[in-house]
Amino acid sequence: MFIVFIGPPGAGKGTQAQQLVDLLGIPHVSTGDLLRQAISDGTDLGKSASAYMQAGKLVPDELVLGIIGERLEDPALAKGCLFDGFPRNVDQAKALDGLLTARGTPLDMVLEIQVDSDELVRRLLARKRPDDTPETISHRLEVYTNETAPVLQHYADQGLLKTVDGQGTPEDVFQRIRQCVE
Ligand code: B4P
Repeated sequence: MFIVFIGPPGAGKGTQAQQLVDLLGIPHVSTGDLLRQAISDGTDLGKSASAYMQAGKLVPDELVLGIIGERLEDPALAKGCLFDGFPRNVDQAKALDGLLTARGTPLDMVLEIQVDSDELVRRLLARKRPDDTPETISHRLEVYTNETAPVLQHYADQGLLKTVDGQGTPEDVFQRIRQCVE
């Protein structure tokens, strides 16, 4: 099963992904985690991505699509995975459609996690990651509205989109997600 998680920064994609991959027994592919790993390893990819992330901007598509293309070659992903934080714009979504269709394994479901912006800001400021400053958060929310929200329509047009209320405890949210996938 191939699933995409979409939601604004702080919606709980990473938090919920941990539980969902355990339930479904599929690998977790988080572009945010892969980029942070590249930065901590000091690779060329990490050096290129770092400034974009610190500024709350999207990392350029060619870098992100390079990571995804490489991950999809892993035999562990033959039957499915959970994409967390990818795709983040319509060009990335179209590229993913192409990659998965070429393999004969199209997406099964896209789950949107919705949380209101006051709650998002509260959660991110409490987390204290380097890209969780008030200025960066505000820019990331703008980027979500302008670049990522249109991806929802792209998947709604394909009949793949399901929306989950991301407010409440992580356990409450997970029960809602569970109902969508079961
Ligand atoms: P990501 O790593 O994807 O992170 P995120 O959107 O900020 O957070 P997420 O929704 O996963 O929140 P989390 O569960 O951690 O992206 C970071 C950056 O990487 C982007 O800004 C961009 O620069 C770059 N990037 C990544 N993918 C890219 C792509 N495809 N293209 C281009 N650039 C890309 O939850 C946040 C906090 O809330 C945590 O502290 C958590 O404990 C808490 N929380 C979660 N659920 C809660 C709940 N129900 N109640 C209370 N608190 C909760």
